[in-house]
Amino acid sequence: MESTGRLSTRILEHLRDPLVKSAVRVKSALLGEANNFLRGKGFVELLPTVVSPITDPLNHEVHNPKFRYYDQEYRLTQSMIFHKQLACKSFDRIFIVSPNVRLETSEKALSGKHLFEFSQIDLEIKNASRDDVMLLVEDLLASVITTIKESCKRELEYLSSDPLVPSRPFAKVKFMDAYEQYGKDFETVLSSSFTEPFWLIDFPIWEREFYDLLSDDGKTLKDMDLILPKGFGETLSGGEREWEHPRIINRMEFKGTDPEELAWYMEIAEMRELIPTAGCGIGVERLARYVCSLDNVLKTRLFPKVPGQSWI
Ligand code: ASN
Repeated sequence: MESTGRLSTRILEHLRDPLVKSAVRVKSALLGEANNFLRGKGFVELLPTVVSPITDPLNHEVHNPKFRYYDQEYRLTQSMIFHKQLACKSFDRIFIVSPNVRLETSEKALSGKHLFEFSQIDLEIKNASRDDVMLLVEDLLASVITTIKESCKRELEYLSSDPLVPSRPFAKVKFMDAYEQYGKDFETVLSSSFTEPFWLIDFPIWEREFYDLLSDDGKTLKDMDLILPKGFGETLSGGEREWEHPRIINRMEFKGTDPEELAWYMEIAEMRELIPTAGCGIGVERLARYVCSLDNVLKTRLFPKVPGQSWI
């Protein structure tokens, strides 16, 4: 993307770009197939929560705007983690194509992987295990890629992309094993050397937010990321969730999360009304970027929001 020139001209160029149009068509087919797949498995689709007094605290630094409406302070959704955990009180299996606004710092502009407004296929299942979620996602990915290869032949040809239907089960790599073997940039090293998607599992407790379930070893979490091969990197995070109030309080203390920031969620936890769930969020633009073999996620949206830039 040109960073010079009038914004209006750049917007028009982007809207007319045949590469962008092909990628957006592929992304549309991807969303359609994911939707069919999840409905076929009994999932109820919810509409997104865009603003709320509570949202995901995240495990990394972002700008953090709030606005006041009457006597309530609101935040933009950074992920629907708490709402989807609670939605499992109403339905056993839910999903949402959820817009997330994360005001990333400007050095992320050139990563090719970050937008400050993006979407997740966010799903959550009552009484499920991490394995249940991983199996479901493996089947979902295989089904989505199989369908797209057929229905988006022309677009994929234009994009010179021939995505592989992944072989199952996906490989599993433990976070600390990878860290010890390849150092702190292990994710980049492994993503570049793998030719198939793989799971990164068992993150150490300091690497994640308070809500992913702590294992019995007291050190690692029952969580996972899905890492795409050929250097495309992470496109999903998820896990089993903490749901018992005293454990949540302990984890918040460990992370330095202020319970006041999540007031009504904490009240519900204290009332013992949270239930065990597991789930994940699939980054739609990152998955579309991989399927389309693109250098940058911004080409998967008509109106991309690049960190630190004035752009649409
Ligand atoms: N959606 C993720 C999950 O389900 C949370 C996130 O995006 N940070 O765990």
